[in-house]
Amino acid sequence: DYEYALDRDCTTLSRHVLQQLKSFSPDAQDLSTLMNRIALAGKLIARRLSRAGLMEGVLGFTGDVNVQGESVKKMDVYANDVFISVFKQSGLVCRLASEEMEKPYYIPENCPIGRYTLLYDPIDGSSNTDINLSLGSIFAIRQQEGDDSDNSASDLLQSGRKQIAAGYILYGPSTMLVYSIGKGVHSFSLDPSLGEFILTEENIKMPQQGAVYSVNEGNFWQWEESIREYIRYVHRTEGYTARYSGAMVSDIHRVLVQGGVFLYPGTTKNPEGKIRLLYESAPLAFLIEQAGGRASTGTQEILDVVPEQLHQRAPLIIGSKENVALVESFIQQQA
Ligand code: AHM
Ligand code: MG
Repeated sequence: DYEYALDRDCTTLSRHVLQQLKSFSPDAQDLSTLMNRIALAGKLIARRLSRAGLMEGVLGFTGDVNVQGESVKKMDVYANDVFISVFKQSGLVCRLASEEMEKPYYIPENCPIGRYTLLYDPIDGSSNTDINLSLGSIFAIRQQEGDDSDNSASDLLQSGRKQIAAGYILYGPSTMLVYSIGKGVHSFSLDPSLGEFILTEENIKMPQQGAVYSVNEGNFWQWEESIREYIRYVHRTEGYTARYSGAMVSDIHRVLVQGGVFLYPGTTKNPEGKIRLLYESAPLAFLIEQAGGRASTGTQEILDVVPEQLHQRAPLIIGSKENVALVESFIQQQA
């Protein structure tokens, strides 16, 4: 009957955040506004992606190289600017830090009142951009601590436990937003006809074990022996299946729903791997822990790692509890 459908359609993202906090306190209002702004960024990015093949100037590289030494795509720049623009108007966020910017970006007009920092990866899985495959955006919100008058952003160099909220947007066949404010994990689907993210699943709990292992096996030759041993084990054991999309948000979304593990291990050349802590692994770790899973470097919980730099990387093993523990057992055996 339509009453049920109507009730469901009315559970928009901002409503949901307020319900979760069971209050209309200033903090709850702030978080609801922040999530609403993130949703707007997601809608703008999704809209552009959905027309990418039909418009000039959307796909391809800009010709620049970012702070990570990676070639920048036009969509990376667009998506980065979308977040800045959206938060310029929020009043709440004084500072943004992203994969695409060497230093945090300040919005001085917000700083007298804006108590939050947004950390984000505007486009996760950039290599999927030009081939019309799934992409993501990753975000985390932290309280801004200290006045940061020396612009060092040193208050960001704290563990992932300092995150107030985190989540991702998945640009797949439909656009989804998955978030947590420390009270479970909830997913929303964008209804393009309403222009709203509507609740699809509340309090997602992931399986404790799953068949999927998601890793770029092309890096086999560069891995530490312990990771190779784990992969050899997987190859000779029944019940595993490989999935790797090139966009960690979609791979981790699969793991969230079906169980399993996603890995981006360190290599002999880059012991810290590829994935950046503050705006990639820590937000995803926050979410996966809230769903009953785990995220580890192999020797430490991702959420306990205290970064020394804004763009610091860390090895990442994330997913179902049992799968993560198995990978760790290989790493710790070698150590
Ligand atoms: P990006 O944010 O620059 O796109 O990098 C992160 C992405 C992950 O989404 C993905 O899992 C990984 O990098 C793919 O890297 P590789 O091609 O080395 O496997
Ligand atoms: Mg990224």
